[in-house]
Amino acid sequence: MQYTLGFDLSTQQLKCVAVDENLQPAGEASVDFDADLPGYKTTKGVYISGETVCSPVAQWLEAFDLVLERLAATGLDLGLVTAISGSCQQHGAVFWGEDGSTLLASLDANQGNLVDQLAPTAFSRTTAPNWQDHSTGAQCQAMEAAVGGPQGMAQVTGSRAHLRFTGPQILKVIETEPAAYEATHAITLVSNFATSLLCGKLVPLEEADACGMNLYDIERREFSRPLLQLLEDQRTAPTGPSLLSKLLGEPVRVQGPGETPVCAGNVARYFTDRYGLSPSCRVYPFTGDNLATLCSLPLHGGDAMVSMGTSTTVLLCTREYCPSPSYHLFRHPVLPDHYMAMVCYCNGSLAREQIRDELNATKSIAPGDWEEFSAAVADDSLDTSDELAVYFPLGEIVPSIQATTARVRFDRATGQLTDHVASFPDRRHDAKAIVESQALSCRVRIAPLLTPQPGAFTTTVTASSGTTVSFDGEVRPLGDLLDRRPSRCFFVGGASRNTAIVRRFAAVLGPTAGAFRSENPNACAVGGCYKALWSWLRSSDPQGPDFAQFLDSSMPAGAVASVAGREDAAWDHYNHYIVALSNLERELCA
Ligand code: XUL
Repeated sequence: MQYTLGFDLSTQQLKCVAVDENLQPAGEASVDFDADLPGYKTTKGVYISGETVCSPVAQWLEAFDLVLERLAATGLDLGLVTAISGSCQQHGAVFWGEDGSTLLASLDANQGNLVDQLAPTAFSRTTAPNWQDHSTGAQCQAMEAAVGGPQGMAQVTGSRAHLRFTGPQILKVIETEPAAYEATHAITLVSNFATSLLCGKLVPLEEADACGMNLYDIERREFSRPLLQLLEDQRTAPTGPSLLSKLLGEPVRVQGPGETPVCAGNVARYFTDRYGLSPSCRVYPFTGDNLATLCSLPLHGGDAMVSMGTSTTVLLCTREYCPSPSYHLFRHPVLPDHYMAMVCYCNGSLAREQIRDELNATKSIAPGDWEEFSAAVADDSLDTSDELAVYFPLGEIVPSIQATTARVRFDRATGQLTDHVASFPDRRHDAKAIVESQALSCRVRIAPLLTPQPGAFTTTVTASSGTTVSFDGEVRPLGDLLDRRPSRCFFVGGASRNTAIVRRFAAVLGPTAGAFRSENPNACAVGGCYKALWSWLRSSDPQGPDFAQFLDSSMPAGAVASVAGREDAAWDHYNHYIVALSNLERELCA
């Protein structure tokens, strides 16, 4: 047997899972930061001080030793591990001091653990900004202003400027901690921090995760010179290396067809001496957690993953670089010439649960019971064909809007709103309407990212050629939303266990090759494992299958379950809602 390891360094814990060569789980260990490392006094893994949210770097060092100790204690023979990769929270940054690289290279299993050898002097800052930080409003504004506003920033870097993104975070350090910044010799994301630790040397950024910085020019595949310069210009007394040098040069690119996946290095001596890992064990670049999640399932271009948690996140694998200020684009971590789009919503399960309990209350059913809600969602004879409603108990990201609820009726022929109503005939309508409108919102936002297939789909919508729709300020011909559909949709996360919700979502999204469900609580870590295993296999067979083909043929049976097939009539039924949704959002955002 041989194994690969996938780490997941997230906000609250460090996990490590092992899979065997058949992709079957072979072992698992984790470290919960608050519970297992109470000395750092973090809350859910972070320190919060007003708008600033950060994590102690030393805690991560301790966690790496502890998780490997725990994994070895399960009896897994770490000497049989051939390859390692992993997943990390996105956007965070570790600031290394002058000695960082030497200390990494001289790690010695006989000289104490990682925290003893690195924490005292390897870093120029003891904490790393966390993705929940929202203290960089001024920096975001300055950076967007330099590249043509939100649209310009999204065009270059794949996202408008975001408070949590690493560029604004670095700019804040330049402005508010100049001494620490000048003492910094390297800046790593959390992903190449982890890769560097395991390799015992500083390694460059991984390209897909580098797209979460607001610094990387995605189309040119190099750091944006104007953005680097903007940050450089804010240094008041530059003494240390340039920003590009601190970032360890340009990121490591995803290899092209026929090229060997880039290996970051072999695992450092410290880990072979201490945990019995083999000196020939290879470390492949860690990536960001959302990107790793994409790697946990066989997504090809045109396939989508809908994560149904407290919030809803849609990840789409696409060949189209079609940036917008309202979502994120990253380069794909393993498929050349592909991107990952990420659309994030605040309102997901919580909003559905509110409607469920309101419905249950009208029928004297206990709160928390899904039966009545699910029956309404699944009920094709429940006529909601001219009803549309949005339910945002929390302010929403897309559309960008304060908390609100709105119910309307519309003319199916034109999409014009005919009536604003306080309630529908009964609460069952709300159950169906919330799932329909959540799915419609996803549908209209991923459509521009899908490859058009003119004439491929039949629709009963008879729009005049001038009909346009507008979402998030972007106006498009309605026709652009009627000639593209996702290929497969994978549903993951808590609510994906509810078949009625998944089927209704799929009916609206209209995947041409069906809808699937997958339950994997370790998706990020497993995505890291699969990336490592595929990279390792591919390095001895450069002409072998690409990553998605590899997973198609290697995923263990039962890892994904089919929940719905292609449903053309249902998809077309929801074509009639698109103009109405555009009208409703326009009104609400006005
Ligand atoms: C993505 C983001 C979060 C973190 C969580 O942009 O900020 O999903 O990656 O770890």
